[in-house]
Amino acid sequence: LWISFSSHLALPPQRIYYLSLEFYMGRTLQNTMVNLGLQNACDEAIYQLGLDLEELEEIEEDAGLGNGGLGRLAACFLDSMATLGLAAYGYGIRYEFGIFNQKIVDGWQVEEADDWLRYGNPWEKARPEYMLPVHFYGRVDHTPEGVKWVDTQVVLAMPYDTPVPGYKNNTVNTMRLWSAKAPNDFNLQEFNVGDYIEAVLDRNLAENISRVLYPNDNFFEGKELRLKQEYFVVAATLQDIIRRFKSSKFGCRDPVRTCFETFPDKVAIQLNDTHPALSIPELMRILVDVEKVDWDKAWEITKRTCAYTNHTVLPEALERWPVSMFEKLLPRHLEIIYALNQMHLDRLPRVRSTCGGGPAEALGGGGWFRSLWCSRFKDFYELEPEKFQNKTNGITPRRWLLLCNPGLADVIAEKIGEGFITDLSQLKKLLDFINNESFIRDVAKVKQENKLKFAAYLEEQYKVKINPSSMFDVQVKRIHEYKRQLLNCLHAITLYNRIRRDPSKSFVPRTIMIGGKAAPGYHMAKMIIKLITSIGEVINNDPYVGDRLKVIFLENYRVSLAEKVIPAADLSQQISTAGTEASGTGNMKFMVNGALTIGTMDGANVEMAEEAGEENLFIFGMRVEDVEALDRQGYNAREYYERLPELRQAVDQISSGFFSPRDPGCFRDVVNMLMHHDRFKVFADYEAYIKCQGQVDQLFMDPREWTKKVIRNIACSGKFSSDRTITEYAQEIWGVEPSATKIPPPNLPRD
Ligand SMILES: *Cc1c(COP(=O)(O)O)cnc(C)c1O
Ligand SMILES: *[C@@H]1O[C@H](CO)[C@@H](O)[C@H](O)[C@H]1NC(C)=O
Ligand SMILES: *[C@@H]1O[C@H](CO)[C@@H](O)[C@H](O)[C@H]1NC(C)=O
Ligand SMILES: *[C@@H]1O[C@H](CO)[C@@H](O)[C@H](O)[C@H]1NC(C)=O
Ligand SMILES: *[C@@H]1O[C@H](CO)[C@@H](O)[C@H](O)[C@H]1NC(C)=O
Ligand SMILES: CC(=O)N[C@H]1CO[C@H](CO)[C@@H](O)[C@@H]1O
Ligand SMILES: CC(=O)N[C@H]1CO[C@H](CO)[C@@H](O)[C@@H]1O
Repeated sequence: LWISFSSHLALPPQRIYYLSLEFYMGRTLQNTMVNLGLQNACDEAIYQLGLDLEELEEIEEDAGLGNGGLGRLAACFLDSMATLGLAAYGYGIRYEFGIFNQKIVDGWQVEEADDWLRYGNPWEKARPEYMLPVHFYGRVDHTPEGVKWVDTQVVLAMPYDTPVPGYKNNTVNTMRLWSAKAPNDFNLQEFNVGDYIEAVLDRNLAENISRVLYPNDNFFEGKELRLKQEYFVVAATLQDIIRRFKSSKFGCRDPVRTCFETFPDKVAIQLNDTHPALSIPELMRILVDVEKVDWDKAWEITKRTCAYTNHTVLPEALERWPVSMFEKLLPRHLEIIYALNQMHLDRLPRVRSTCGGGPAEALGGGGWFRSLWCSRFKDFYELEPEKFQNKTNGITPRRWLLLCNPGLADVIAEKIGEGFITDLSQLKKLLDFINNESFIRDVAKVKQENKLKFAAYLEEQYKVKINPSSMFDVQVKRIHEYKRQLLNCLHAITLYNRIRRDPSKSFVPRTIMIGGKAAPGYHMAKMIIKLITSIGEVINNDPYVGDRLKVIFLENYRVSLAEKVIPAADLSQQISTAGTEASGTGNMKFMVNGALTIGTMDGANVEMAEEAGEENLFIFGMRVEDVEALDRQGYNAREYYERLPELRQAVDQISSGFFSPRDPGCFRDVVNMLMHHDRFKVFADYEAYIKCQGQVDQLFMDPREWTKKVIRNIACSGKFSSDRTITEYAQEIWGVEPSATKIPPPNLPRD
């Protein structure tokens, strides 16, 4: 959700609000030193004390308040907004438990609670003076004086502020996270007669709203607690914004009734995905019920204020709340949604005819309604095409180059200066050095150092030894069928079988590393992890193989592990079925850090290929049109299984228990899925993938040519800075200019 105070009345600082249920921040210490330009000084000082800064950094817990791409994007955006000097706020929930810690036990994923606040959090400051009430449940009273939402249960939202420093520019923005607190009288009235103890214990009921992050990536789970979380952050944040609006010079101290007409001139709300979509009925409720603006005017204001971003194409990510649950928790909001829906249907006769009659039906039969009615974007687009836009995502070059790969940043700066840190498009200048032997050597040397360092880390942490001159072939991201870790597994097995078939044949050594968390309730994803670890178990212990091939599962993939493994990667695997990955940002991190990409024409891979030239990536497999054609024709996995002997051998090994001798039927579900109901068509891309991997091997044997391609990729990665994304949003959506002129007084964090 984006909310920006912008407009023609552009005198006061224009404010941007980013509201998200996830902020995947990772660690803060090193980022703070980098952005304040203090790292060398701190390094030196700590060294003088006889300590090692890196060791200290390792002690900090990751702030894991996110699942994957979406939450990490929010964190990159905060960094870019501060660096561009925009007055921006991040608003979210201060989960007491972030994304679980993943342990691998006996090859299976086991989840451990992420008690990240156990030793306190030195980066946050509680702001009890800005605490706000949030209402739930109750009932709606239609009175002559207007609608009243009464008999509600109140939960308090306590803000905690964390500073977000820009890169060397004297700007510090704020991330404000809400924590749920029970009011002092919570449940006491009812229990006054005696059950005082019970009532105090029940405070948990209110306070568990901010207890834990839902660990699903791209998957909707219709739990009441999740709906409470979504409303909690929306309600607290809108109150905060309106409070600030009213007290600003352009707000309305007097005649409350009229002043909201200027609201959309100063406020633009962008709903990012459906999670904060409750902002629309909530804003309507505040305007109509609380501020007494009339309905039509309130709708005009709300419409001019709100916009929506759709970013996922997977139907299982679409939010669908049971009407009964919604009605119980937010009765007034349900009324408002029904009324809005009716207005919408009246305007769009076509939707009425495709979705059926009355509002309840149109909102989805069977007592469910969807965040997006009937998902008919086309209708909206035909009505108002100017309302539709698209923006390419990005990553912050501070964390994902300067901080995680200082060696590479140094050799780049030696050639082109330091301008690229805040203007990543300057990396283009590296194209002049693509044939410069000393630069090629330097880039290759940095990669080798990073690989040695990561190998040492793995050995120390996990007691695994890997061959540092092998190709580091990495796929790290959430485990998901659509991301197709299974295709990677089939390649690993194929390589293994080739070694076994002819052990004396020359072989380009590889270390295949796969990492990522599976949602605890996602059976297939957990089986995929077990399969990866089982394959590793067999391959890594086979004396025929030696150090030519290893399959390693990287436990507990998270931001701080990404910072270690990505700079050490030679090959980046981005192999989702074309048409399923909305963007991906992991792919961008690898590109900037000098890994070559093997990938499908999906998500931002398409733009990466556009920037660097398709011949400088390893692109393989079906395009979106091919997938659609195959859908029309009917995908038949067996056809590939029968036609491709190496594929058949690999599948047979999985199903016969070759990798799970103690439990031969272990992977029955996996094989059954692949053969009979694979929505993501793994086998259809197998042949092209294996062939393409052969080309990867070929190039890897020529280190000079490999490194030249690496340099070309780095040089062409400038577009993928989140500074560029934010600049486009600022100019094209919020109508604010990133500028260095409205820097606040130093040392005064903005409220
Ligand atoms: C960047 C990042 C992601 C997103 O990776 P994708 O490959 O785009 O899915 C997920 N988790 C972490 C920890 C990340 O840093
Ligand atoms: C909240 O906490 C209470 C008390 O610990 C527990 O009984 C209840 O189930 C929790 N509610 C939810 C929705 O998880
Ligand atoms: C986003 O758009 C796609 C296609 O345009 C649609 O299939 C999907 O359901 C939408 N998702 C959400 C959350 O709106
Ligand atoms: C995205 O927007 C650009 C212009 O802003 C346009 O050229 C392009 O076709 C759009 N892409 C899609 C998929 O809509
Ligand atoms: C490589 O670039 C450096 C400038 O950074 C230059 O001094 C050197 O001569 C170049 N080497 C070659 C072989 O072009
Ligand atoms: C406006 C905005 O923030 N859009 C982002 C919402 O989140 C998705 C998922 O990460 C991004 O792709 C959008 O760019
Ligand atoms: C005071 C200061 O250092 N301002 C800088 C903040 O960042 C912008 C954009 O990078 C620079 O232009 C300013 O000079």
